[in-house]
Amino acid sequence: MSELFAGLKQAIIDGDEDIVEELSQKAIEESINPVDAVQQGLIKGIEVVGELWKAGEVFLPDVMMSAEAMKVGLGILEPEIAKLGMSEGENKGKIVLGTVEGDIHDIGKNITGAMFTAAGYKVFDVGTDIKAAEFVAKAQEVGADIIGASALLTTTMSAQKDIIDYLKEHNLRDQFKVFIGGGPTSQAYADEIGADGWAESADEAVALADRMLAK
Ligand code: B12
Repeated sequence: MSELFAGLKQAIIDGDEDIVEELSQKAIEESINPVDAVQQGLIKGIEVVGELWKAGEVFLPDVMMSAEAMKVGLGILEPEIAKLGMSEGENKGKIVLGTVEGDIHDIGKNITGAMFTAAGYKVFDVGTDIKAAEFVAKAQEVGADIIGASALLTTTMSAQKDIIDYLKEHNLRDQFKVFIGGGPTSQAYADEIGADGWAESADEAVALADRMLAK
């Protein structure tokens, strides 16, 4: 099994969509837990790519190829993750999930969405580059419990605060829990901007929502 994870990781680093597709299918055929395939295979690979990019050892087109390969793998494994928790009629809560204004990174958001779906939440994915007003409008429309905002850039983190400010300005702050996440964010930043929750990974985000909504 670890060989398959190592293969997925390397195929992401190489940006090799064909191998990612083949190994993702193989994971399903061999009944390997799709969450493990994502966390121990795909994510490990894109993390290495991020480090190589930062060190100047790979360039933007390489990162884009790896991101495309990531999409291929997630396209196969995410529906399997969603199926994991599909107990009939379960609805633990509703979450509106998106990437903030100015930011198009969506891999982490999509994984977070898949994990929430698997855990029995109804996920409304509003996409990327989403303004505060759009997050809030969707949350009102569907009667969401949680607004989840992802930001991967230090320059777009402030847009997570914009959502909280927007809610306050419109006297809506107590209607929704606001969760934030993404590479440059932290618990300290979440506390600073008054977010209700922060999580380093998608499974921690689900555990946090479970604890908070159970109260
Ligand atoms: C892939 C990638 C891209 C792809 C994105 C493809 C896509 N469809 O998403 C492409 C090539 C397009 C890209 C573009 C850019 N990128 Co980029 N990118 C990355 C890279 C390598 C990986 C990101 C990723 O997918 N990680 C894997 C996922 C699974 O992790 P994650 O997103 O953190 O999500 C997990 C948790 O954070 C959490 N989570 C995520 N969201 C949420 C939300 C909630 C509510 C919760 C609770 C939890 C949660 O759960 C997830 C799963 O466990 C990172 C490097 C890195 N170290 O992150 C750089 C990085 C984020 N990019 C960076 C930069 C600079 C850019 C560009 C500005 C480059 C440029 N000059 O054009 C553009 C920005 C475009 C824009 N306006 O958004 C920098 C940001 C530096 C900074 N601190 O600001 C990084 C850190 C690279 C680096 N080391 O310099 N990028």
